[in-house]
Amino acid sequence: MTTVPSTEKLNKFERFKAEKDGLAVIGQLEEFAQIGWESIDETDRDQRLKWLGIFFRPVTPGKFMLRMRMPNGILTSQQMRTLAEVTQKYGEEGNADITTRQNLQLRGIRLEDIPQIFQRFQQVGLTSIQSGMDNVRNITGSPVAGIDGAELIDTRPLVQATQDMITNSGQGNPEFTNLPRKFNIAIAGSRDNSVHAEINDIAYVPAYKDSILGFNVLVGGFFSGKRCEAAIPLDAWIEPNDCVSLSRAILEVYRDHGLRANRQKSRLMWLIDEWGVELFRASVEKQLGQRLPEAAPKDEFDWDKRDHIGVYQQKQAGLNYVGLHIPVGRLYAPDMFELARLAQVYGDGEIRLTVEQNAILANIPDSRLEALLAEPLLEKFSINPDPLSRALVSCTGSQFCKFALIETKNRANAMIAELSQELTLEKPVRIHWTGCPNSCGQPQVADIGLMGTKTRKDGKTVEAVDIFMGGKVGKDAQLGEKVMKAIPCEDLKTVLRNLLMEQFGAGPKPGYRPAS
Ligand code: SRM
Ligand code: SF4
Repeated sequence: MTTVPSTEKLNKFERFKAEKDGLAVIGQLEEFAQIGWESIDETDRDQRLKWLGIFFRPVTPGKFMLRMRMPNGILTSQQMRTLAEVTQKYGEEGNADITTRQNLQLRGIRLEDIPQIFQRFQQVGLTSIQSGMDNVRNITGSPVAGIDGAELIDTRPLVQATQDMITNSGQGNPEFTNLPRKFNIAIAGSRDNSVHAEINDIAYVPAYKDSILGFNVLVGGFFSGKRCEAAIPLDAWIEPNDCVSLSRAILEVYRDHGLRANRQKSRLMWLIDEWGVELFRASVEKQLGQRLPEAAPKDEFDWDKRDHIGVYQQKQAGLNYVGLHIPVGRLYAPDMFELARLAQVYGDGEIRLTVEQNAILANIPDSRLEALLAEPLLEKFSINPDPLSRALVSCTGSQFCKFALIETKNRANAMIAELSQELTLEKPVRIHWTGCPNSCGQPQVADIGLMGTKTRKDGKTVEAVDIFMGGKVGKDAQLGEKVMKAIPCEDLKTVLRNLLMEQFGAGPKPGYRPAS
């Protein structure tokens, strides 16, 4: 079980975790619903509720955010309908965002409704447990697992089994609710690294050893305001069935030995730095009770990354998957009902989410494709968006997040719409917005990454961005670097236009005339 340092050394987060486990608030939900958000103990309200996926939002007090778990980014139409019904209740204040971890977050949620919402989640197999704070976040897997003709390993059962181990099948698992910090796991099953494996604390990457297909293991990838690192090889190879036990062993080593004194230096990589990767590996082997075979000489990432937008034949004859572009991942209740309906009417009800904040409808028979493509929702969520919007990603930003230094989602959409009118482009350019250095919008994996900051212009403080470039995804992924600092957002469109023309082959759109 968890061993934590003596109380004198504890920072305030370690102290409140040691006093009362985050999961303990499960038993208080009815009471919280009755007394209302203003009367709840502040640490329970602002911190511990996050262990259940319930986030107090200082920007919208009283209207909470609910972060789900979507193993491998997959949900059913019934689950989507349930989430739509929850969101619909809150009218204009309700919406949902597809996140950069293939997940959904609902907004506008009132605490008094939580007990009933959780009952409904249970009925349809949904959970939000352990999705925030010092827990393992949504586990990502190939978004086309099980339906991709070129897939190497079906990641779905592995992701589900790992989530079940960590959360006690959604009931909550105190074994893993007091980690030193958040923790990310990704399981890649295809050749295109569709989950950004390299930015996770543990990443499983397909690799053959002696003709057996398994995974090479990477550890320690993370982004934070203080430091960003790509994951490094553990020099270990495992068969797929060992994924769960290895994840458990790594988590136990991290839980029991991870650095807890300074929250800015608590992610897994800091422990690996302190110990060296050899000692870390040996400790994991000890915890596992067996030696780990050394890594296979090469991994199987050898494609450019796919975005899955458009229509694609599945490995099952006569079936297709259809990837829809959801601008910056933002959904409203009517969109969610429609997605659920389309998945049910045209497919087998399955909806999948991607780390680019888009959605895929799976298992559509050839005979129903034409009718699906004629549905009005596909005008809003296109299968063929213009190259600039196509690869746009954005974090939450100041609309709902108190850390944000700038507004992101709405500004990203507006700026790209204007640039799309002015420019032609052959290939998509991946532009990622993130509202602050926490990097939830992953600007370091983008062709052009925009990170919110503040600067002075004409004697006033204004919203601005630092610009990152050179992020490469898919085979030989690498993190982008900061190339420009503090560009005021009001000047950004011109800077982006020039970058797109000079470095990405954009040209002026014939006939475009700027408004005078
Ligand atoms: Fe994040 C904190 C949103 C993916 C790094 N992140 C937050 C909080 C919870 C802060 C807060 O309480 O307001 C944000 C909630 C805002 C809101 O109301 O939506 C937030 N993070 C998000 C999401 C929703 C961005 C999005 O629009 O998609 C993503 C939710 C993923 C999920 O479903 O669980 C999200 N966050 C990420 C990622 C990307 C990833 O996982 O691939 C990162 C960088 C990778 C990493 O963690 O190593 C990321 N978020 C952070 C950090 C910096 C962590 C650190 O070690 O310092 C924070 C701040 C913190 O934890 O102290 C943070
Ligand atoms: Fe909030 Fe910053 Fe994360 Fe954006 S990057 S969601 S602004 S914490």
